[in-house]
Amino acid sequence: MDILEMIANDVVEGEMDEIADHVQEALDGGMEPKKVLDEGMLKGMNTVGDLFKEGEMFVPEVLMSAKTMEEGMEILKPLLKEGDVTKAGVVVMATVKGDLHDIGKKLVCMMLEGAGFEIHDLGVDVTPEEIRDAVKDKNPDIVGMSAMLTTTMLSMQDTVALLKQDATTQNVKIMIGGAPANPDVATEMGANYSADASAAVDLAVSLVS
Ligand code: B1M
Repeated sequence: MDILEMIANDVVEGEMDEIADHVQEALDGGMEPKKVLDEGMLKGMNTVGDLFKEGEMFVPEVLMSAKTMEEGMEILKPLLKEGDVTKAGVVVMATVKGDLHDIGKKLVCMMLEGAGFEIHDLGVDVTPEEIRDAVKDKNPDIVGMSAMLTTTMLSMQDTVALLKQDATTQNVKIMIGGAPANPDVATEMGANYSADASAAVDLAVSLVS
């Protein structure tokens, strides 16, 4: 196995204690940081997305992979030059007002980040007004909203309505997800739906392309 395969494998296997040494070894051998990122870590993350989609990897393992990716990025980040990382798009993400569930949303954020999106995670229990203000401030390509309670789906609806009211926010693409969401509700609201973190990546990519 060459060093890039080892790094990709670290991400897939969640080897968070190994990856820093392997990334450093690649850099010490003269490899460009961007190559380490693209052909090592991101390649591994793509495999994670595929395995998750196929039901061969589960949430705790994906979280380990995402953490491993973060460990590797700690070393690469200061070395990557402006323009080295192609930004796929900007996403403002929130768990909506009244809802404190954020495990799924964090997973979606990590996978999107792994796919090259710049993420502004506003946290949990975020009001429609806070989301609208963040859209004005960050000018994202996409707003992502997560809810896990049937009752907080209403906050999503209110947020979409608020975004549609304002000329400066009405054209932002909207993604929703979480247990009570489904494609029909999303369409009714004027939003897009994805069922899990890897579907969210596919959807986000299609929305910005
Ligand atoms: Co809560 N809870 N909870 N809870 N909780 C549920 C959701 C519930 C189904 C449990 C049950 O009764 N069977 C139920 C909701 C019932 C309903 O409304 N239909 C429930 C309830 C009732 C409550 C409280 C009201 C309980 C109480 O206090 N009486 C309370 C509400 C608090 C509040 O939010 N205001 C509450 C509290 C909590 C904890 C704080 C204890 C904790 C959350 C901790 C945290 O998130 N930091 C918690 C947990 C952990 C759960 C369960 C057990 C697990 C949720 C989870 O993290 N799943 C949950 C039952 C269950 O789902 N089995 C339950 C793992 C996660 C990876 O999956 O979040 O589905 P998930 O995310 C997926 C997809 O949904 C999707 O991708 C993710 C990754 O694949 N996805 C998106 C999510 N967001 C997306 C956004 C996208 C795209 C895809 O685009 C933007």
